[in-house]
Amino acid sequence: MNRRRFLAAGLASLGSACAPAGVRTAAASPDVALADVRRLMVERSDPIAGRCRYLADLGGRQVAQPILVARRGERFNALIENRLPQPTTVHFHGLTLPEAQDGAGFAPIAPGAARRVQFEVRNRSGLYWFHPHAHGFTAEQVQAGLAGLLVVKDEDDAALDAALDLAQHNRLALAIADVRVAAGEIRPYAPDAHDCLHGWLGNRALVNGRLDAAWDVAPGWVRLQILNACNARGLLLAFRDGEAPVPFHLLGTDGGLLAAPQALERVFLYGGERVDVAIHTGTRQTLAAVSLEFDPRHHAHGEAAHHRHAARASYAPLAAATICADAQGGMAADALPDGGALPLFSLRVAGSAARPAPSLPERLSQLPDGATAQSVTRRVRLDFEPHSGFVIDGMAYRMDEPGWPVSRDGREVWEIKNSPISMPHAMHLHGFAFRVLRRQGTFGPARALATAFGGRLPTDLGVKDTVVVWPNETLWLAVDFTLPRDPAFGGPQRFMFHCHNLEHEDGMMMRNLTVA
Ligand SMILES: [Cu+2]
Repeated sequence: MNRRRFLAAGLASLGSACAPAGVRTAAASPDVALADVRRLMVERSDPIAGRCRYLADLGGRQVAQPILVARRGERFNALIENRLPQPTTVHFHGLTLPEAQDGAGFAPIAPGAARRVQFEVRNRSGLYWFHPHAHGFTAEQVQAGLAGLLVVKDEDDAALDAALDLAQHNRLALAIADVRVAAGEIRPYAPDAHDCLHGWLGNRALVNGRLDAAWDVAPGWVRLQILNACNARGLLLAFRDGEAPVPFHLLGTDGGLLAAPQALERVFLYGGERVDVAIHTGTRQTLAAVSLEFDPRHHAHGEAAHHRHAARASYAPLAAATICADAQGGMAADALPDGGALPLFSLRVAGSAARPAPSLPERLSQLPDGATAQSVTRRVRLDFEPHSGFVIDGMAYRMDEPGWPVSRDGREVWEIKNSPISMPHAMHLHGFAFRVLRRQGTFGPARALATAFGGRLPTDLGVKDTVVVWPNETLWLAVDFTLPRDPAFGGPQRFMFHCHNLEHEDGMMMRNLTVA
């Protein structure tokens, strides 16, 4: 019996069809209005390789792996059905939502169960996303393909598209993940101790579910809203025409548009972060998006923490193939180290330019009031403990901790210091946006990209919900804890602050905060 038939036989009890783990089967990601979603199903589409997908039910029509689109102020009201064999949640990353809708993992949805989730989209236009956040299961489920995009639009967003005179297909929302591919198949998630320490790294980019992804665009401006949906990989995003670098413009970050565009040649994008960029095709026929080689700054070594969650013992892994995962089986795939050069996707320019290209607008949006507390309110230390792994303030995470007390409507300055014996951590705050005030101790190649007062990078100039802190670096953030005046936000609300390297998150690099 060959391997696949062996696996298929072993899966008989699951009652599922055993589709081959093809790597080119992912459909294009269709746009779906957020308000039209009646049910959002989280399901396993390939039990052998453990690939999963979101399926949106629009009241008759079903769309797999949708890109959700909402105007600011629209509502989501859908039943979320967990068809996975593990607990899951749907966390809407970047949105300001009450604890009950945030999907942070305090109350996971059990296998086979469903929960109604409804909320109003209050955030600025920008690229947001949704993904599982059940503690201990996040890394496996996101790596399995559960990373959905949510594009929020408003007047600023529409004005920008009009100013760029964007052709119909020249605006794309893209989720860049990385997967391990061997013998033409995506290998299942089966982390070893090294993966738990450094994070799970793939060897190929998977963009909106596709390997070797390419899109056709018309000549002129192209607007790309790009998410780093990798479990652990940092990207140094750049564009090339053959070997020649192609400059581009940063329009926005996690929480929407910048005040003004920033001309760039490369930009760091870590897990959970988003950029909104404009690039002009000129007379080029193709453009390649790549992650350039860089020093990944992994300065922590050892045999940390193969984290075993008590909850995990009760549930099988998503992939049946992990049952016989075998480094000697000829199917193991080596990871490309963090910081390794990686092709991401390409744009094919078709047709001829009908109109002269307009220049970029000088002003894009008004940023929210950045007033801050007068002094540092909270000091946060990111450390490496050889036996427990990466921790915040020396403490391993406990789900039931009340966490940091925060005053509702308060404004705080957070000082986040990363240890020299560490690695980059992309720190994500649920529910609230923040601004980067200052960086200190930034390593040379990143510091060389700083363009603004306080050693700030161009991406630090926008509204953020996730920010990278390199080893030996200190960041100062202004956090606005204003919550909407709405009964849904009544009473104390718990949120999370954690590393978005998903192996670190499933490890212990997370803290709660209670806003009251
Ligand atoms: Cu981390």
